[in-house]
Parts: sequence; structure tokens; C-alpha cells
Amino acid sequence: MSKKIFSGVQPTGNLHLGNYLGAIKKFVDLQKDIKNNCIYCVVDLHAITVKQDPKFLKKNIRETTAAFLASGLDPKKSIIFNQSMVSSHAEGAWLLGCVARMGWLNRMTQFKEKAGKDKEKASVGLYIYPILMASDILLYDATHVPVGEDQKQHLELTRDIAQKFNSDFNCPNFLITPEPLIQENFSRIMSLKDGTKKMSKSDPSDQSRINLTDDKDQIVNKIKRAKTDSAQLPQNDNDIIKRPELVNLYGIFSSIQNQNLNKTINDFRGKNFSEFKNNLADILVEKIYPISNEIKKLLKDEKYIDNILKTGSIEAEKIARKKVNDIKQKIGF
Ligand code: AQP
Repeated sequence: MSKKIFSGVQPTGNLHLGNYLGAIKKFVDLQKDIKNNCIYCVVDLHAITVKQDPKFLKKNIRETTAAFLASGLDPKKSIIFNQSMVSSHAEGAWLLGCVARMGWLNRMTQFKEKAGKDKEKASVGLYIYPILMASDILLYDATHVPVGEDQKQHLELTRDIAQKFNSDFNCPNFLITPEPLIQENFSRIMSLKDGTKKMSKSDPSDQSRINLTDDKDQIVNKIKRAKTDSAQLPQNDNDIIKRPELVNLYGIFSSIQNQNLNKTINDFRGKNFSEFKNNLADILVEKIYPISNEIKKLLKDEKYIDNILKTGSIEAEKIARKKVNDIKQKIGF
């Protein structure tokens, strides 16, 4: 069955292994099936829900685009664009925001995590960001959305908004309720310093993550210094319970190698930690360093990247504008 795919990544700097394994790698796999219709967005309007330095924002938009391309996304096969160049997204968010309910937004755990204790000082944008995300997805009639596990709740909200709109305006199936595509195993890559915390761009410690722009030495050193416990490597999957750092490193190894956890446990049974870490560092250098190298090469030609975004935005606007106009007609404008 052909799928309409939409997904995005925020240009907030420090793109990392979690963004790659949880999202971008999946984007590339989906693009390989020629029956799929793929649209990938640098979601810069989402980025400004927290303060961004204008100089770095521009750089980060190009860097995220370069990471898409370096990982294997092809502008001839997928639409690649940035959100702020397609004004229909923001217009759609307003229209859908009048359908979404306060109670639904109040349940969003990511807002609670990101706003922290002082939520009175969080931007209104951060609070209503899931509605913009719903607009991003629904304007393209996306059937499937590849995301990391942390975005599952926002996808459920998108489905609720679509269903309520269709019911309020008596137009069954007009807005398509999309399915999340979440990796079954290791859908959340954790910090290298703390196996209970998500690997994240905003973690102040650079040692907590493998950045997609890290060089070989940085990758090797970060894996060497990654937190582990003092117990032996596991004999079977019972041995990894309550060992979050080990689960994470084994998960990263298994994801990169496209193999299941049991195979990884078997491969390293009876070996020592340093041997496992050396192997992990080797495969990360093999898979991530070429991406890092290519990102740096691509960033030398800013015009090339800007042109890809411009062309993609023109294509995206055509689709999104038509849907916004149809939504407005249903509402009665
Ligand atoms: N640690 C992760 N493991 C698996 N998937 C992840 N994603 C993010 N972190 C992990 C997935 O990457 C996609 C793009 O994420 P994003 O840039 O839009 O926003 P984010 O989830 O807010 O990323 P960060 O790194 O966690 O940023 P901060 O530190 O700002 O909160 C999404 O599909 C996401 O699920």
C-alpha cells in the first residue's frame, strides 16, 4: 500500500544519534519504497517556541537540511523544505486551534517537561506547539508519521483534532487520521551520562550525546567515557533488567546493526566492557562519521542548500494551500 509520509526535525542545533536512529534513519528507509510519497520538513516555527539566536537559527536550518541530505534523503524523491516558508502551516494551526480543546493540551507531558517548574514564563507557542504539529501533518493528508517515542502523545492529539473536525463539520474522512511509525525496539535513545534521561540537544553536557557532526575522535572518546555499571556483560536478557546504561548502549549497537537485542547479547557474552565499547565505537565511526563528513561538505555550499529548501517549499505550499482553502470552506469562510 502506498503511504503519505510527513515528518519534521527542529533546527535547534546539536542534532544527535537519537534524532538519527529515532527519526532520520526511518525517513530514509521510507523514501526507499517508491510507492511512498514522502515530505520532510525542517520545523523552524517549532524551534522558536524557545528562544533562538537569529544568527544560529539560520545556521541550524541549513545544518538540519544538510543532515537530511547527508543521511540519504534525496530532494528528487522527497519534498524537503522548511516550515516558515510555507505560511499555510501557521494558518492551519489557527483554524485547528479553534477545534482543539484546552483539556487535551493540558495533558501534554512534553510541555510539562520543557516548561519545567516555572510554566508561567514558558511561551504560549510552547503550549500550543502540538496544534502546529497537527497542522503540519493534516495539511498533507499524511497517513503515516515516523517519529521517536517521545512524540507519540502529540500524534494522538493530531488524531483527536482530525476526528473532532470531521465530526463538527460533518465531513467524515476529510482530515486523515495519521498513524505513528515508531520503531518497535530502542525507540528512545538515552543520554550517555544517564541511562534514564533522553539523549537530547539541549542537554548542557556535550558528553551526553553523539552529535551528527562529531569527528572520529569525539565519537570514540564519548563511547569510551559513556557511563556503565561495574557488573559483567549480560549472559541473557534477564541480566539487563535494571541496568539502564547497558540497555541503552546495547540498544544503540543493535539499532545501528539492524539486529535484535538477543543477537547483541550473544555476540558479547563472556567478553569484557572495553571490547564491547571498542566495537560500538567502531560501528558508530563507520556509520555516523561519513554523515558528519558529508554535512560539513554540504555546508560549504549554502546556496545549494537554500535552493533545495526554496524548491521544496514551492511544492509543499501548493499542497498545503489547497488543504487550508478546503478547511476554510468547510468552516464557512
Ligand atoms: N533521544 C531520542 N531517541 C529517539 N528519538 C528521538 N528524537 C529526539 N530525541 C530522541 C526524535 O527525533 C525527531 C526530531 O526531534 P526534534 O528535533 O523535533 O525535537 P526533540 O524531540 O525535542 O529533540 P531533542 O533532542 O529532545 O531536543 P530538546 O533537547 O530541545 O528537547 C523526533 O521524531 C523525535 O521524536
